[in-house]
Amino acid sequence: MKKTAIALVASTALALLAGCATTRTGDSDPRTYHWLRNVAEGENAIAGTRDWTRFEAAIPATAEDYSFAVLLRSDGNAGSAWFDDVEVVDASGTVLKSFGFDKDEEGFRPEHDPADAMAFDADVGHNAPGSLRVSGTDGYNGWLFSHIVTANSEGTYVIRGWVKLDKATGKTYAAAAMNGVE
Ligand SMILES: [Ca+2]
Repeated sequence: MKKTAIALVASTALALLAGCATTRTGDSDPRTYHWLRNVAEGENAIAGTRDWTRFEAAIPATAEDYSFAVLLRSDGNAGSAWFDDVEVVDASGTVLKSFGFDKDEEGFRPEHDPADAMAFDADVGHNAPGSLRVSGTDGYNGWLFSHIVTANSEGTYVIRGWVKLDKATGKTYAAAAMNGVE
């Protein structure tokens, strides 16, 4: 067990150096994810000051993809962005995940440091209070949710939701990090 743990720590450190994350698929599943590519990165990006605005990102999954991480990005933003009422929809139109952020982050976490650029905001929301805020990023960063399993089936998934901006610079958008499995 110890040897396995050390190997996992080493592979995670290498993955982080390469700018991606390697994580276990689950307690009963010994396989690990590895990052393949990002899709929809920077597409349909918005900026400025806007009341709640609909966003949607098409995520084409291929046969080599086992899963993807949802990315709610606000890159190089000296102002603020809030994400709320986010849904992940599969190729048949079925809603796989729905996030209202009523009480907490619902499994989303900061993509990477500085983590304090991301915060759960209990006071601001779209249909109801509670949303995910991003403020003061100087590169690419935002919120990440892993994993949506596609199980190597081809099809276009959709990440959609609502975003509010206050003096937002840079690019605010949704994207996905596609993963293979070992
Ligand atoms: Ca909410």
